[in-house]
Amino acid sequence: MMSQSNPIQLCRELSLQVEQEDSIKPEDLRIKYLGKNGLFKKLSALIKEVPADQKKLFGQKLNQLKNKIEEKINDLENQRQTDQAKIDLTLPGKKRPVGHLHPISQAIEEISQIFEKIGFNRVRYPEVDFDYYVFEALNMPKDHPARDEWETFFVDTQPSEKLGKMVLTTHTSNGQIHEMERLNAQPPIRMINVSRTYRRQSDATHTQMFHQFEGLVIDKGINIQHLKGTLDYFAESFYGPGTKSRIRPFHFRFTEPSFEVDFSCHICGGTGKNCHFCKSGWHEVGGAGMVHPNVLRMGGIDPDIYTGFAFGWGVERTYTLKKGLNIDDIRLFYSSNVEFLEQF
Ligand code: FA5
Repeated sequence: MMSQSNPIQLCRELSLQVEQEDSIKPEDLRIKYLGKNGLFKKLSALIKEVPADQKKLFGQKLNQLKNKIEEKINDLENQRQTDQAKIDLTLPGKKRPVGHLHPISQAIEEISQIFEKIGFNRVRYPEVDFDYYVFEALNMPKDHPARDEWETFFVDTQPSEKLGKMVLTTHTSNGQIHEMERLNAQPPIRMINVSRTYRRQSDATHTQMFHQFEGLVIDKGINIQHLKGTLDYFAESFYGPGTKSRIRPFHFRFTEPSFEVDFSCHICGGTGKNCHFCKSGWHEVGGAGMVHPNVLRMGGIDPDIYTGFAFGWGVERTYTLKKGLNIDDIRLFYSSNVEFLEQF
């Protein structure tokens, strides 16, 4: 059974083993030792092997062992009763610490819902994509100097003959052509594309990896009024009633006309008076414009029949302008500083 020891020695070994049985239920201890196939029964059966002059001693040892097992069962039962008496069921439960979504994930959720409410369809296109979708189809032919603005990371792979090199997407505008292709160039299109984007930049307002959300609407008769109405709707929904949007002339290769988009500062109500947050009454969040006819053509859509608007803003930038956040360095979002992240 347990070892090569003789039966009397086995009694001693088993007795020591019983003493150490502290993490077993009393009923299981009884079965293990005193049950039909228990260790005590097996040990008793060894009486045949004990020499005649030691049988009496073996009998005494067996009795002592049996008493020890009974005692241990009693001890375990008593211990269980004391432990149960210690549990105060009237005490309130202990709350375990629970994590939460990263603030940027929360912002993405909120932004997506605002646009989904007015019929935009949330999509997500590749964040590692071909040159064709990121630049070429967006009216930036090969070697065009406008590409320099995007501070691109290139992926070291064999270029595709048709679609060119692979890049880490510098903006979510790559989603524009993907969406036109997905819908077989059949408007109406109402897309909101949220994704990670990458640029070779790092300072208090720029990170190498950041997020953008891209809106694209294409249909018959879409004009700047629709764009402006959408911007105003977003401004009020995200920043609160009374927030206004403003568009200023700008230049992007893939929109004509192009604009930079500002939202009025909700700290000073857009006046800029003595406001350290905005200084001018406005905050810039990103770009927008009417989709360039060349881009519609690249997506297979006839610009004589359809028109569209598009916009693309940084999630981090848009989020940090929320009232009361006062975050002056967006790199904090990706610093893994739990004390910072716990505040959201
Ligand atoms: C664009 O990326 C255009 N694709 C936007 C657009 C879309 C225009 C559709 C017209 C039509 P821009 O480079 O300005 O534009 O970037 C837009 C916003 O992304 C910026 O205003 C800023 O909020 C954010 N952004 C850009 N680079 C970074 C960065 N390195 N870190 C954090 N946010 C950034």
